[in-house]
Formats: sequence, structure tokens, C-alpha cells
Amino acid sequence: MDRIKEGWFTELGSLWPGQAMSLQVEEVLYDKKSKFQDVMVFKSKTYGNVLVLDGVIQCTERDEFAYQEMIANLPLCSHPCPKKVLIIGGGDGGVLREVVKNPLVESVVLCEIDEDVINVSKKFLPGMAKGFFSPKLTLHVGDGFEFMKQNQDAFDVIITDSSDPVGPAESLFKESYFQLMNAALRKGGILCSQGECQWLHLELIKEMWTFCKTLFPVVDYAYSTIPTYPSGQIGFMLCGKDPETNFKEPVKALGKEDIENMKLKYYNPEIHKAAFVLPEFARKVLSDA
Ligand code: SPD
Repeated sequence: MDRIKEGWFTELGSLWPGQAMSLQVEEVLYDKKSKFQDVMVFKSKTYGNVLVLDGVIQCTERDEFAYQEMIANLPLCSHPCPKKVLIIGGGDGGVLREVVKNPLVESVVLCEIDEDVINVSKKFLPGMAKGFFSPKLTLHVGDGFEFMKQNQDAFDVIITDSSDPVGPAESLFKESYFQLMNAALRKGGILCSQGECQWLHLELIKEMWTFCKTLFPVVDYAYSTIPTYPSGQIGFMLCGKDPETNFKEPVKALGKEDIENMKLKYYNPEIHKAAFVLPEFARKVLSDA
């Protein structure tokens, strides 16, 4: 609660030194410690309900779609037949909501370590958590590392919807985790992982890019704009097992009708392609890596 002062929540963090995002608070709806982290939901004045883990904004009802639609559709639309999908993390259900919309997806496993996040989201973020009611879903509450060790050669697409690399999610940004995902993917499989922000974390992105290149024949980096994440952007690391995969050109391009049926508000084939066009400072670092 000390993060809320005079009616404003402020997101301070060591990963974005010297800057902070503030949102005006109308009411704190939930604030408890789970087995893994501090879980808070507040009703904001202009961004709807906001989920905060360990003091960091995970999603707001107003802009969450910019992240969830992109982290789901960039990999799904890059795979010719994404039948079996695994989501690691994603306890708010927003990525799941997007994944189950895709008619080619037959089954989804969501593996989230913190059951409190799922329950709190069902109660306070119902628009995101609706994916939990899909018949395509198998829910697994537990550790993603352990789950993948026991499920090798099993998925067409793996999406890692994690918090930042401090605390419980730190290991999800390491080479050993990407090795495990590689083994859990079927032939031609694709992964898409939360890839932090090019304005703030270029060193980390470069490090990830470098080890991904040693593990996969195709690696690419894309980003989305989103007002309530640090510096207003977040990126995605995409890796493919098939050397023919071209992330920049969706192999399954959604038409106008698909976009309407799926009620997409951010993703379309044009923004898919544009998301890989990096500003020169980032393009240079990643192309030299
Ligand atoms: N800086 C916060 C990054 C959070 C990314 N994950 C958000 C989870 C939304 N499903």
C-alpha cells in the first residue's frame, strides 16, 4: 500500500531507474501476499481495473489488448497449423482469451505458478479471465520448468507471458529456459516470449538474442506500444525451429472478417509486419549481435 500516495499509484522499479508511471486510484479492490508475490488490484480513474504484482503493473483493462493480442497472434499467425499451444504464466487469462479465439488452435495448456493470480483475475478482471472457461483449455497450476521437462516434443507454439526478470520470473529470461522450450516444441514449432523494452533493456534483449541464435535457426524481435508499461512499449522474442519460418510475413494472414469475428482491437496483418521494424539504435545492436 506504500506504493499509493495521495490517491496515486506509482510504479517504481530497478529495471526503469529514474522514471515511473503513475495512475490515479479510485479504490483498492484486493491487496494480499500470495505464496510467491504481492498481488494487488485497484480501480483506476481512467484505465479501469489494474493488476499489479510486486509493485509492477501487469495489465490494465484499458490497454491490455495491445500486449495480449500481439504476444498471441505474432506466433500463431506465423505457424501454418498451431494446433497445440502452451502458455507459461499468463495467470490473468488475457493471452489465453486471445489464443482460444484462433480456430486452428485445438488445445491449450496454461501453466501458471500462482493460483491467487488466476482467482483474483476471475473476480476483478473478468474481461481478461474469460479464456479460463474455454473447452480448449487444460489448466495446470505449477512450475513451467517442471511442466516442460515432462512434456517434450509436445507443442506447436509456446508463449511465455511472464512478469519482469526480477523475482519469480527471472529464470524465464535465461538460456536454460529457452533450451527447455526448444525441447518441448514439436518439429516446426515456434515460441514467443515477453521480451522487455528496447528503450530500457537493450543489453538484456541482446543477451537473449545471442543465446537464442545458438538454439534456433530463426530468431526475430518485435514490439508493441502500450501506455502503461515502462516507456510505453514492450517487446517479444520469437524463435522458430523451421529455417523456412519468416516471422515478418504472417503465413496465416487474418482477413477483415476474421479480425471482426475475433474482436481484435490492435492486431492486424499490417501491424504484424510493422512490429518487426526496429528503430535504428535497436536494429543496429541486434543485427551486430
Ligand atoms: N513490465 C511488466 C511486464 C508484464 C508483462 N506480462 C503481463 C501479463 C499480462 N498478461
